[in-house]
This record gives sequence, C-alpha cells and structure tokens, in this order.
Amino acid sequence: MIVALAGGIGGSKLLAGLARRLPADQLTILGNTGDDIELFGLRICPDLDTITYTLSGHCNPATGWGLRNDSFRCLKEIRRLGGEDWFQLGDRDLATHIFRSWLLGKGVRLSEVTRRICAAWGVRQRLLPMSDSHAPTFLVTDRGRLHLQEYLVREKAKLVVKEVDLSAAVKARLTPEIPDSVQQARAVIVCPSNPLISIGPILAVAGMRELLAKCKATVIAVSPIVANDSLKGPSAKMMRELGYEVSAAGVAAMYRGFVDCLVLDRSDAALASRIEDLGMDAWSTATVMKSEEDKDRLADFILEQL
Ligand code: FO1
Repeated sequence: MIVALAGGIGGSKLLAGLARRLPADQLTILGNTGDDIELFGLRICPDLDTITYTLSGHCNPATGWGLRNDSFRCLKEIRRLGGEDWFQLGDRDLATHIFRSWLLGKGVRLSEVTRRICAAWGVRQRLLPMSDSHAPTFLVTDRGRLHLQEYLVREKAKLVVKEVDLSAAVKARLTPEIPDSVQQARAVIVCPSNPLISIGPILAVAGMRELLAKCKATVIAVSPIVANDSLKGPSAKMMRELGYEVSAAGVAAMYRGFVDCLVLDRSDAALASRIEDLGMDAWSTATVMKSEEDKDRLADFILEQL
C-alpha cells in the first residue's frame, strides 16, 4: 500500500503517474481540504475534485482544474442576479458541489461523500479528505485576512502574505481511515504540492505529523521548488514573503522530522549535502512534469527506490 499526500494541480500530476503504475487498490490519497470554500450555500472542495477529475481522465487539461469542455451558463445567471462570479464554477462541476452539499446537509461524512463521488467517476483509488470537518485556510495579507481562494483566485495571488492561518486545521480531527491507512503503508509520498497551503494544512491536523514521524513506512517528499522557483503557482512567492529559503533545501527544512528522503530536481543536485545534514536522504532526478511520460518516469523513479 502506498499513501500519497496531495494538494490539487501539482499533486495530481504525480498521482496520475502513480495511478498508472500501481494497482488501484494499492494507492490511497490523503487530499488537502484547506482550500475548501462555501459559495452560494455549496461546499466546494477544489483539491478533492481536481484529484477525482484527473484520475478519471476528465480534468480540464488547459487549467488543471474543473472539467474538460464544461460550460458556465449557471454562473452567468448568478452574475445577472447580482452574485459574485470570480470563482469559475462550471455547469457540470456544479453538479458535484450540489450533490456533495446535499449529502453533507443530511449528515453524511465528507469521507463517505468523496467515496461516492469517486465511485461515480470510476476512480478506484481511495481518496480520503484530511478531515471530515470544514477546516478552511486563511491568509493574513497586507490587505487583511482572506480565505485562501480569495487570495489565489480573486486577488490573483498578488497580495503580500504575512501569515498562513491554519487554525481551523489545527482544531480539526483526523478521520479514523487515516491512521489505519498510514499504518498499513509501505511508503508515504508527499506530492510536489505547495508546502504552505496544500501539504501544510494536512500536516496541521492534530496528530498528522506525529503519525508520519512514527510510522514504519518510508516517507518520501518531492520538492515543488526547482532551481529556486516554483514551477507553477505561488509557492516560491509565498515562501519568500514568509521568510523561508526558496529552494529544495528550504522545503527539506519544512518537512524535517517526518520525511526520510527528499526527491529533488537534477538541477538542484548541489543541494544534496545540505539536505542530508537535515537528517534525510536526497535523491535527484528529473522532477519537472510537462508530459504524461514525465509523470510516469517520476512515479517509476520513486517506486524503484522502495
Ligand atoms: N482556479 C482559478 O485560478 N480560477 C478559478 O476561477 C478557479 C475555479 C475553480 C473551481 C473549481 C475547482 O475545483 C477549482 C478551481 N480553481 C480555480 C482552482 C483552485 O483555485 C486552486 O488552484 C486550488 O484550490 C489550489 O490547489
């Protein structure tokens, strides 16, 4: 059994490779729900949905989120009625949010709702939300405290970040499925997702770091920072603003204490000895995933080391 911790877009790339290489019943994914937001009375879980749509082959390849060939007629009507339309919710995507919100309203756990949505999309890997409680991430910026999606999407990640507020995740509880799956795992893979806002919330849930530090599995993280920059998204900008070193060594420092090996890009191989000084192995390979072959190659590299 392999357990993978993942956010949305960056994480899904490696998950696509792992899913092609492993039997479906041997891959369990712990998905970030710190990105979740309530809009129009609906619970939107962007990372869980990005993973589901990617593994089912229906994700929009142009954006890395949402559904391929979706339309936006409902959102247009919402705008006409005076509602906000900064968060692009497609018509077919909305069905997922309506269905999820309906079940949550009846008291069904998010883990079970996610299982039903995955089954409907033909996703046979196990996708577990990091918690059943709603635990949104907020950012304290130079223009005040915002929900993560307001910062990322509405403000286009332009504001200066002063603090990542994970207090809701800290108060959230792990689901019973999570310790069970980590204890059965041969390896835990931390996908190349943003360490602050995608992996950070998962690690912040009470007991998660300790669970990973004590488990028998080899814990392998893939650095999302290559050549001192993020490949996509605001990881590097946020790390810089919050005073972290923007490098694979900076990522290693954030994961110190529970990660056994950090996979870094070949171009960063010179950082290996600094990373090893932090008490973990450093393996370098090509980590940039532009094509499906790149995703398979990185998945193969990781699985070959186990
Ligand atoms: N990202 C955007 O940049 N703009 C959007 O309007 C947007 C809408 C959206 C709707 C559903 C969904 O599942 C994801 C969506 N995303 C959008 C992606 C999302 O904001 C983030 O990239 C993730 O939360 C970070 O992992």
